[in-house]
Amino acid sequence: MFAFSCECLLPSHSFLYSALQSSALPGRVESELASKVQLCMSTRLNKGLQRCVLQGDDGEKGDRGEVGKQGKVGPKGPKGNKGTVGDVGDQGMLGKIGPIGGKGDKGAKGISGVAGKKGKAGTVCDCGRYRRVVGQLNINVARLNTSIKFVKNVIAGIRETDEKFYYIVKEEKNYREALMHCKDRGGTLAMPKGEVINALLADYISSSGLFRAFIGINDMEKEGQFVYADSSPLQNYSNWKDGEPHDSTGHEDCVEMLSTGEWNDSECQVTIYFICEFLKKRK
Ligand SMILES: [Ca+2]
Ligand SMILES: [Ca+2]
Repeated sequence: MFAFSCECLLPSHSFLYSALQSSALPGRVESELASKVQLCMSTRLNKGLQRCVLQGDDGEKGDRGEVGKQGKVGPKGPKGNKGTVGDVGDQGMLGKIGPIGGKGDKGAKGISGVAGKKGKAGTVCDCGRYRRVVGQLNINVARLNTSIKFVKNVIAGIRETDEKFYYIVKEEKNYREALMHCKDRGGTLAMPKGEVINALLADYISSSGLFRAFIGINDMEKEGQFVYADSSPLQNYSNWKDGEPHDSTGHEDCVEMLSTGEWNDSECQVTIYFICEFLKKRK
């Protein structure tokens, strides 16, 4: 198949002719073409015909071409639309401790609580032991008070020589009690073994406003044989009152000194004041 076309200056005279035969144009087609070419050529003094083209058959479809080179990077695209809100993130880490705040206002008084249950009965105290201890302490304190009183009196009214202290105890006691009282304090009943000491004791008794006091002489062991409280016998000195000792009642085995300094045997059970003596410590 072939196509034959002529183009004229006047569009209305252009024509296209197609035929099945390519070898030779049939007579009718040839005449039609001739008339059209002639018509085109007659127009505008044979200057109307521009060109006539005989187009051949379409060729076969060619092979697929090779893959072309990668094109250039295209221009930056437009800004996309805003996305949707994301999910809530995990809880963050604990922050640093802040500064200590100011002191708050005092709160209102709370409501009173419910009363507690009744407590269990207490156990009985085994206090006997403690009572005994306290009792003993009381006794000791009493003894100390007595000693303090004694010392105070001694300091107030003591008599002394180079070797001894003498002290009139103004408590009425019998001879044995008086002797024990002096011994408990480290001494004994006063033992005048000479005129000087005897005079000192006599003055002590009289100046104290007393009439008599026990001294450390007795014949309790053997009637008529007087000894001192330290069991030593009377030696070269004695100061009996006239007529004494005469053991008038048969029980006068203890000796008292009168304010004159004279001695008299007296009953041991009478309770009168007495004189203690204490040996000074040797240096
Ligand atoms: Ca006697
Ligand atoms: Ca007598």
